[in-house]
Amino acid sequence: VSNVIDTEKRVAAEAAAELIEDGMTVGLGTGSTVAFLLPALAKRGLRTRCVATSEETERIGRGLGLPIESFEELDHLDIAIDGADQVAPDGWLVKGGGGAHTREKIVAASADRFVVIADSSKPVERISAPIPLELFPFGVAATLHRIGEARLRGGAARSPDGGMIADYHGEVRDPSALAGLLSATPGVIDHGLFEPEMVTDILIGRGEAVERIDL
Ligand code: A5P
Repeated sequence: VSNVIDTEKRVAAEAAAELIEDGMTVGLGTGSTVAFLLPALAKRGLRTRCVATSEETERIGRGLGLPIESFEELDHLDIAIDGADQVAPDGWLVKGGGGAHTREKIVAASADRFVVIADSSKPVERISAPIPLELFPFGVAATLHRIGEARLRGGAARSPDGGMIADYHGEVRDPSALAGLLSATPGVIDHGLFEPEMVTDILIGRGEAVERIDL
């Protein structure tokens, strides 16, 4: 099974790498699907300026010779490409299985085109818990208490920006309402619900083929 899943991640990642053109500014996501994107992009030998959503992506990307800079100078990106944990039919996503969702959302929101790459295990009928959270350390117990049904992730997981990684484990009746509630909760730096308005392309690997869902 894992071989098929890896093939699906690879074909989706390779299709996304083809969308990048010479001279573009590029946001690079995080995770095991993006791990297939980085060599596919490096192989194209394009002149790009890249930003990374995690230290892991930065390290792997640099090792492959990709020009990765800090995300402080560029004021927008032409394209960003990233994986997802859940992809709903209406385009809602859950991200942050790797705890990188805050940086990932900043990068996705900055890009003219945001391309999601995923294997066939990621499409879901409806979004459900866990929903990743990044919480401000100050007052974290009170923030968790206020959200209810949320727990810190094991191993004292932290983002590179110092936030504590947690997950919401309650019901998800309406992703939009939950996203609004979480965003409005003091102490929540960001959550892993990505709205459809942010997404332009979804590429799902199915065996050796790529299914394109245009939004
Ligand atoms: C990282 O925080 C996540 O948002 C990943 O993008 C997401 O978990 C997908 O990862 P995989 O490509 O490893 O499934």
